[in-house]
Amino acid sequence: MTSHNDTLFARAQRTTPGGVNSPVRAFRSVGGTPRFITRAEGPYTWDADGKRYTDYVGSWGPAIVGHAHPTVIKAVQDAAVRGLSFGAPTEAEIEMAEEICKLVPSIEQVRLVSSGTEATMSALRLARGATGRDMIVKFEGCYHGHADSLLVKAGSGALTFGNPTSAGVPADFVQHTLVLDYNNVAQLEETFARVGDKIACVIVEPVAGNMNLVRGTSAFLHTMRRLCTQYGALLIFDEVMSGFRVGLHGAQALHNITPDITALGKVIGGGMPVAAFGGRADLMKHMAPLGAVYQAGTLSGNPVAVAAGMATLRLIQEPGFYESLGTQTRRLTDGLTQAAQDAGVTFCADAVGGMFGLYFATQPPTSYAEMMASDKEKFNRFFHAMLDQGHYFAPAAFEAGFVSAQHSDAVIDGTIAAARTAFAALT
Ligand code: KE4
Repeated sequence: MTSHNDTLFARAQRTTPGGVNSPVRAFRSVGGTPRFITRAEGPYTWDADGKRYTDYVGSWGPAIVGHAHPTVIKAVQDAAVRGLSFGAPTEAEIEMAEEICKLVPSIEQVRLVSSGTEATMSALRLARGATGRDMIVKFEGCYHGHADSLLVKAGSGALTFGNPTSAGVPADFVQHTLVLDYNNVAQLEETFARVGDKIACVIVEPVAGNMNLVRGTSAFLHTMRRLCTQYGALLIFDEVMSGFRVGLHGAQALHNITPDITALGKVIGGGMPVAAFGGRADLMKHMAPLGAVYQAGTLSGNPVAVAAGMATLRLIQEPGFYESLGTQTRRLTDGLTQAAQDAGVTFCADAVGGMFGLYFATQPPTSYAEMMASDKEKFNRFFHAMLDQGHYFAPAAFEAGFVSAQHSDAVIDGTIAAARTAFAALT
């Protein structure tokens, strides 16, 4: 019988490139037909055939309290009936800004935007505007959204100037983007010694989640902080994924590092389009209308989206929220590791707060190159074996996974039991 997912995918491709509105959703990395989701609740999603999945994508991070949480849904409904968007300031935006400043002490002032891409793109522009410098440093394997100067892979040559990873990005748009190796302290030191006084900012995922989960080492992140301060460059922590996901105060609190600018997204929208960038007040005063760095957005701070975000931010502050989320995430990764070991499959996993990485490798990767050496083909077979049994992991080997507060012991143990079958089929 033809799956409704197949029918919908064929239909979608007639009007939308690849049939999706974001490339990773197309299953091209794992093969097969993407599942068209019709509804979601708690830890579950349902596809167009009515099949239920235990969901470990969670909309790529936002669904931290579980899908369709009644409190969040009610907040959205209550906001929506008062009108969807005004293009004028609202008290709700003040409350969101105050909550973010309370929860992320490095942020003294914050600007709300509608996507993580907007947040990082604006943070870069702020760093360049505030320092008067053009050069930026990013790291291989980190993804910061699709702003032109960030769609860059490591180039050749001593200074590793970047090459565009996407067509349509002129080479001179990325000539100021240096791409270094994640967790490579010596290279960071050497680069700053060479061009530190030309660097406007370093942007990093302090816990990387876009080459699968790779932890930034304390030495790497603290060296970055020290060098930025020494050379007058700004440190941007891209916490669009790690913010409120690895802990209530983000990865910066885990490492006790104060970045100059932080980008946020995902969880702060609770599934609706809210993202943000913020930092020291003396930096943020460069933003229009106060200063000369321009940034704007029709739906920035949208009251309905902010209502979803605020309801989510209140729920994650409930006592024990992160202790429980971390325990459940570890239950999953420990259980999968034991199941793989029992089946004799080379596999390991890691977890930081409510995000996790699964690796068909002997140990968790510490760099992009190590991640690329993991067994992608084994992951793809595992992915489909789990999908067939109703457990939905990220449809790409180089993506992190996410657990919600609604993933109970029974839910997690059901996934582990299915994994025993999936791992057995891999040997
Ligand atoms: P958005 O523009 O997709 O809201 O955020 C871009 C972004 C920025 N920074 C980090 C650390 C991110 O993880 C992201 C987006 N993450 C991907 C997941 N790999 C979103 C999923 C997708 O592209 O469809």
